[in-house]
Amino acid sequence: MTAPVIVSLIPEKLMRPKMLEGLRALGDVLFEPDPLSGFQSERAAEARILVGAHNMQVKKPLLDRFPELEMTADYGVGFDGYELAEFARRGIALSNTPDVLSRDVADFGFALLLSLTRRTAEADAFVRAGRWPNEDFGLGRRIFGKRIGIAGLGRIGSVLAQRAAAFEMEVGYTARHEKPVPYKRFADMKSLAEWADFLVVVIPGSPETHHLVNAEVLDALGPQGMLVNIARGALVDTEALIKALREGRIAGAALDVFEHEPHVETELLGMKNVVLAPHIASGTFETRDDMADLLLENVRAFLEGKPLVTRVPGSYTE
Ligand code: 8YV
Repeated sequence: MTAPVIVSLIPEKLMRPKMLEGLRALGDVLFEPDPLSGFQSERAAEARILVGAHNMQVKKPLLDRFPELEMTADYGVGFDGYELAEFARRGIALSNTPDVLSRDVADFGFALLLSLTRRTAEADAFVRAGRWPNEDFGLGRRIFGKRIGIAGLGRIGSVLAQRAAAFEMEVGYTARHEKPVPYKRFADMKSLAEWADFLVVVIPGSPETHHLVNAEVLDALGPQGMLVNIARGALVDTEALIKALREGRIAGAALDVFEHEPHVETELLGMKNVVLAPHIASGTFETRDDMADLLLENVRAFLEGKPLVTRVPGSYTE
């Protein structure tokens, strides 16, 4: 049997070596980071398998470029960039990499929260600028004893809640269904924000969750409240957020994800009460390698005619 053509939308220089080796053992790997603008290899159109990630729009126009496609493996948990109805219609299987990244993403949520409350990025800049001998840095805020509102008590949200308990915080959450947990459930984002000192957003991106954090939610969070977003930029109405930060209607925000990433609104760059990161919550060597392993397991299962290990719900299944 001829080796299957595997097209990676992820550029070669960004791929973990173990993932590249693993894929090469399974097929002929071609790198086509921008297939809508034309193929670099003529064989790309023969692809049976596509490898993608969170920042790629794998929708009808892109799928049209790959008429032989049977499977797509996403290097991440969120699949908001994939048009599931098209996958189902064309009979293309889709896998993702849940669970293996939950702990690191939750930890990064706390890294951002602590960076915001204890002002670590500002403190670092203060010392490096030689200001310490002549100036007082000022104070931060504690997190223990405070209320953390976790919007979305799914896989990552549940780990966040465990971490929060270790920090001696009170936990509240929103979720579609009541969970068997000792935390307080809120009916919607606004009532969670009203209750919380810190609102951490960790729900999947989708048309339904677009701008769920709007001006009303930010006002409910209030002038002492802080927002952390480790999910998707589009969950937050960025214009409303910038206005609320500028007017002191919330105290601060820590963001790993942005509506138009990798572009970040210029006004955010100049604000002191924000902490910014370039979408790196799952970005540790260990987790990215675990994600690579899971992605490879899925591709292997597909080639062996077995059920995918972590199939995206709603995508095609035999
Ligand atoms: C990316 C993410 O997967 O898992 C997700 O949904 O957004 C990230 O963990 C990661 O940046 C690799 O593409």
